[in-house]
Amino acid sequence: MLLGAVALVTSTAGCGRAAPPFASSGTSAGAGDVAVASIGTATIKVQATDKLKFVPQTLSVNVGAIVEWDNAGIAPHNITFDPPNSSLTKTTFNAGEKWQMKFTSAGTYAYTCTIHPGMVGTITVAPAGS
Ligand SMILES: [Cu+2]
Repeated sequence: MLLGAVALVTSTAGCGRAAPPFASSGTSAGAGDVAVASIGTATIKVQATDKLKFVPQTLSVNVGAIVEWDNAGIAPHNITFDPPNSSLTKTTFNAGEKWQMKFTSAGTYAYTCTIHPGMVGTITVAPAGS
């Protein structure tokens, strides 16, 4: 079983100074699974659209990548990660909002928007340098 270790931070759209980073609650899988870090330029972006899709739906990155979700539409979404990564979930993802995660552990991270059944995505994180 792969346990994800990622860093979380929220930011508001277009704002250079992010809100204070936080570790999500419920990180019961073990100390250090979720590390707080300041997050920089996104390696890749995923749009949450009003067509109720994450675009791209699947993507592959290397360890260390920063993935940014942008809510490009007007509908609210969420980014709910499957176990064992549930603690990474972004519960409310409103229009115009951005959400970043830095993936520091290889693995497969599947997520869904529980508001819109079928709105799913998967991020495959490969070891650094692969
Ligand atoms: Cu949605």
